Amino acid sequence: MATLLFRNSRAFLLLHNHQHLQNKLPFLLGIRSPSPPCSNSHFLPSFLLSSLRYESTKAQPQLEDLQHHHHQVIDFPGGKVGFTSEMRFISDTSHIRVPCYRVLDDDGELVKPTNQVQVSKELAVRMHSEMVTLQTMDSIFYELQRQGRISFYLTTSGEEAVNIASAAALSSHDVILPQYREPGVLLWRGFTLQQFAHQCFGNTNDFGKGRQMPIHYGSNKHNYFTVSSPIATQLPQAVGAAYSLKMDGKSACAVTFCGDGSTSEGDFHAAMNFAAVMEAPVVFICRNNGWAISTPVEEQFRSDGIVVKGQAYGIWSIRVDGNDALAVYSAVHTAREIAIKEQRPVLIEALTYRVGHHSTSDDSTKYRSTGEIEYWKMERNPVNRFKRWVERNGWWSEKDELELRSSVRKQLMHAIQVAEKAQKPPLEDMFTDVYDKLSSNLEEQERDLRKTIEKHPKDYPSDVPF
Ligand SMILES: Cc1ncc(C[n+]2csc(CCOP(=O)(O)OP(=O)(O)O)c2C)c(N)n1
Repeated sequence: MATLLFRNSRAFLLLHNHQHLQNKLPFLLGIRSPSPPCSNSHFLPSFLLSSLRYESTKAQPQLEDLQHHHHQVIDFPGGKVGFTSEMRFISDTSHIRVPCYRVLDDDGELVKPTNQVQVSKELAVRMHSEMVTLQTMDSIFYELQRQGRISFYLTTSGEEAVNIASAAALSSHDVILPQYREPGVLLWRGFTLQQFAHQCFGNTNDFGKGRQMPIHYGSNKHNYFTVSSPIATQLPQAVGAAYSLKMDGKSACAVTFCGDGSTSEGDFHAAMNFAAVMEAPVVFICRNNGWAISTPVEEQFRSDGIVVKGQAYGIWSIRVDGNDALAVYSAVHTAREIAIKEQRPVLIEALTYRVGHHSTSDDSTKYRSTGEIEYWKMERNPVNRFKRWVERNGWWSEKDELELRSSVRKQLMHAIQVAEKAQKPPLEDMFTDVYDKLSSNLEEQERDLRKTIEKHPKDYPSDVPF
């Protein structure tokens, strides 16, 4: 299985050995000669607890370098800690960045040797087909917004592999708590193109009854929590959901997605710590796509990306090539097994790129070069890369591709026609569904709204029943 990062950034443990190696943890941490516990716990110098970003010429690149020379330990709550007579600071980050696990190279050739989870012909063809469907849906819905037929849209362009390969590696019993750039997971689970269209048009068939902006999908049937815009809120919620699966003894985990920008939210850190301490079966999948709207990752954090943050919280972590569908599949499949069998969280950092604008409210050429976008769109395209591998296996042809694209296009056009014609939910639906009986302040708001509409009828959309 894939190599996971465990506590110490140079201590890479092979998964099949992890139990065995876990027993060796004291050794890996450099604790060699147990001595009587030291009761004088306040001896710990405060610098050991202080900021890791402090610049010092005495800083060591790696924690393990600090652990060579001690022969005594303090039996401190949480585990034994070795003494050292050398005053050295732990440096902010290693010079060597955590490597990125991949299975396919840029040309879609298998990298040998790999320790991947095998993918059958049937699964591979389905994965490719769903990535193409997602791409097609994105380009058509994006145009719909440009034509003014829907109010907003946000594409997953460039991140199709993270969407589809992660979904393929999970069971339908696993509970998904998405950010917003993961509709592919819902697509994989059987949410129809018609249902996507209904939500974007906010009509009576939309499960949210038109009360959310487009792309805020959700489906109870598909174990997919409704997208909620405030970023990172889904992360602590996922830990709670995972903990509830644990208490119920379910053979399932919670899987939650976030972007690199979300990791700067307090919720990310609360979720990581909560998950580690409660040993919750949750898989965090962070799509590090280089940008959080106009904020590049260089301005987002100074750590070696996100993967090292898992280690800091005591969570098994892996960095994976998010544009390599086979690598994502293997890592998520394995992470899911760990989460459920070991009852512990896992963090996956998927390196990818947001090829589209952040949303239809953004123009990304204002803050990044078109050359950068083109490079990721063409040279590092995850769909093309996977397609080359499937074609090389003799499982897919250009003819299959053309037929699929044309059929998906037709299905989408039909779905859009139906969704556009469907009735909009009545005004009163804005106020129902939260309380059993409408509260007095909501009644007042509804009255005010109706009066305002009567005063300004031209500003009220004619297709929404009054
Ligand atoms: C709590 C909160 N703060 C700010 C925003 C505005 N906002 C919407 S998306 C976004 C960027 C998120 O970037 P990232 O997590 O990297 O995800 P990506 O869009 O790149 O997939 C921001 C700041 C928000 N929705 N919620």
